[in-house]
Amino acid sequence: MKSKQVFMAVCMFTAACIQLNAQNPIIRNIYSADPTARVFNGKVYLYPSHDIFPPEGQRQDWFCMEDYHVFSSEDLMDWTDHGMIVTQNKVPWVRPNSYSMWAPDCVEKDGKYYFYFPSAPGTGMGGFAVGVCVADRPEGPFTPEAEPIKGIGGIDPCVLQASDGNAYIFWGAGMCAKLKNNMKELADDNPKSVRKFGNREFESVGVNCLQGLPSRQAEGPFAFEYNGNYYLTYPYVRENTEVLAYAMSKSPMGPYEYKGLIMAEHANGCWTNHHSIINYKGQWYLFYHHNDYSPKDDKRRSVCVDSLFFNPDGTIKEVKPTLRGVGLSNAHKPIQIDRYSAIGGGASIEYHDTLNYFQGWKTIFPGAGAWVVYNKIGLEKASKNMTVRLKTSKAGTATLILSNNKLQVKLPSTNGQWQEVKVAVKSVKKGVYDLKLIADSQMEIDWIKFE
Ligand code: FUB
Repeated sequence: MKSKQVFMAVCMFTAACIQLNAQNPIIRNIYSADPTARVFNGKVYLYPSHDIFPPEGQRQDWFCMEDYHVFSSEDLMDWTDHGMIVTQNKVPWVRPNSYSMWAPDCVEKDGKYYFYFPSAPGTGMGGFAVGVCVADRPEGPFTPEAEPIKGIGGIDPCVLQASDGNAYIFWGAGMCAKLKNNMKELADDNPKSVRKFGNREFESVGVNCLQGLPSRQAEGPFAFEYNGNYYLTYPYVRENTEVLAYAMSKSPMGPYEYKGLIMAEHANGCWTNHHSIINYKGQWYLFYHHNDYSPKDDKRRSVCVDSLFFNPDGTIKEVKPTLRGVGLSNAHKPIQIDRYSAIGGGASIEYHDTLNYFQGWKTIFPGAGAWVVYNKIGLEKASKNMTVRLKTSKAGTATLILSNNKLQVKLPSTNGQWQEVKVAVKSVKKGVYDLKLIADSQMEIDWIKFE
């Protein structure tokens, strides 16, 4: 191979397999939204939509999505970006440059992976259709079907593989229809009805599972089965922005009974939320999105994850979004303490760079007594040294409490500049700890790690 081609191949491989170490948001290299997480072959695969900034000529204040990436993780902390799997101009039925590759899903059947996604069909058809791409592996390569699924007009597909042996596809505001065994077409025995739009009549396939339930502007249905119950979970506009809500039934196509909220509105007014729910290694998780890396524009979003719990009667406990997220943080890699579990004494967080939010956050300790708590750090080896990315004009100390173990750490002045300083600590044994850091003077910290 010519040297330029080798160079390009190496670059593409590197770009396609980016390792990300993350709390919330978990995807830190690109915008990501509408996360569908699935467990395949003992790993979590994440199929989000991919928000981008609209190119010239596209509506600037609207969603803009041209392709999909897939990510995977074994510990929910380190995410690998496997690169782009499907792109708008390589799907025969998608209108070129329509930038409408909205919320997807992916399921496995008989060793094949079926990736479902909505997009804008070719000129003249209008609205959204739902298509399928098929692969032999969860990370692709995926081959698109030539036509979208006949009978579905709408967004946000989700496929439920029910214990009755059937697969059901949900979309839009709670529509549901049975799929054929080939996973690419609607089954023939789906109920059909005729709907009217003005003078136009058209046939609608499936049932509206949210009929009569709180569901103003509902979208993003995600259905799953657990302990003999079917859960239809969905975002809808309770007041001004979306909440995540759910309903339960004994049958995949309902009738469903409304049960309540899974997550309340985002506090900062981010209009959408969109989610999925999985059980991984015995723990339930809620994947959702927020606009952490785009605080002034809620059409550029980022995927987050938090733990989810059930009540004994099968109802779901409301999830409060956290910055800490889930998973054990490897203490030998930078621990972003700005993704705290608790904060107090006047400590706060700020973006490093408001022109590039992907630079992340820093923790500001304005003076003595300011603190953060960061739960679940794991030391694989005993450690006597710590590196702190620090900015301060005055030498000082910080107190570290690792579960019950209290350490005083001397910190040098960095003359008001960011520096990685290596400091000695009283030996910390290997193990899992909750960490509390208390400052004794003014300082800013980006991250800390144990050597
Ligand atoms: O990401 C575009 C749209 O926003 C999704 O399809 C909806 O569910 C909402 O999240």
